[in-house]
Amino acid sequence: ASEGGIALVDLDEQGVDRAFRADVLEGLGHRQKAIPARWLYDDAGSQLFEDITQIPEYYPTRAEAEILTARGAEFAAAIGKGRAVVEFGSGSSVKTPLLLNAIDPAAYVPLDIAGDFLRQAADELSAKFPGLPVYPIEADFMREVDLPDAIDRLPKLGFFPGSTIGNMVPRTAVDLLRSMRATLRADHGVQPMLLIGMDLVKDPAVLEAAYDDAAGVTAEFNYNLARRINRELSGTIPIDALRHEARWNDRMARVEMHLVATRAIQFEISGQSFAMAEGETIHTENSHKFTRRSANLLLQAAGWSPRKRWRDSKKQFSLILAEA
Ligand code: AVJ
Repeated sequence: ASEGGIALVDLDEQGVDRAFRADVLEGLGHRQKAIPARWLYDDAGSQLFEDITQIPEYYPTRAEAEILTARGAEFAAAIGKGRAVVEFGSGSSVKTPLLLNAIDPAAYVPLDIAGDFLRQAADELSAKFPGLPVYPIEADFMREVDLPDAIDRLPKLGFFPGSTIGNMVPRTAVDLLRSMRATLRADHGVQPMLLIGMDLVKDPAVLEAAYDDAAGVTAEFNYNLARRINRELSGTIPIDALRHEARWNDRMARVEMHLVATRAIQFEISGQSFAMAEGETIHTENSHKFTRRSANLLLQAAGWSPRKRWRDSKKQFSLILAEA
């Protein structure tokens, strides 16, 4: 639930997150069982995602960091100094300093729905950049956010790295990009800019390996969702009867994560019964991949004009600079 732009967790009498239970029960009632990907990211899931960024097959984090490191001078020239950088989701302690080093901003505003994570990220940033004003804001950035008065007069740069936009279906992605434009709206005639990471369409074998690594870290990340359901929603899902699968869906241009039942199973969640036939799946995440054209079209659909694009040396990942 959300009130006044501040995210609150709505717990029932038993201390269960109502939104989590509602999403799981609803999602498992569909013909194609599906659970929204946001529930992958509890503390254990967030730690597992951090581990994923280190595995050899998962290239996006390294590719994006390479671009930010290698192209600093070009970013400075294209963006200019003295903007207020507004980061949507403040998770990335590695990438943000690379950008701030390059463009020497006048202020830094991390936005995140998770307060603990936000304050920690803000403190780390302040320690690395003494003298840079940092204004953390706890908010759901899927909606327009009120930025602090102190940065009213500064031109804005939105920063949305990691290809997180790829986790949304196009209509949700467009809604988000429009909200970002509203949040960053022009002050004193200087149009806001957006620097956004978008992963690129490539050989499906490379994509599937990135989401199904040999060490099994991504599989653990996926199983963690089922474990979380069992723990928090009195679930009896037999985890040993689930297999992790990463599939390239060519028609939708996305990698999908599924939990596949390896035999017919029955289980309960919060007192409700569910069954899965052998081979039936629960769809747990989408990671859309883009071409130059599809990326530009998505941005334009939300009122952003793409101005410049950078790729890493292997041309696997892109950072796009757009102007409102
Ligand atoms: C960084 C959240 C966009 O989709 O690549 C990684 C999440 N899921 N491996 C992505 C993820 C499985 C990641 N995001």
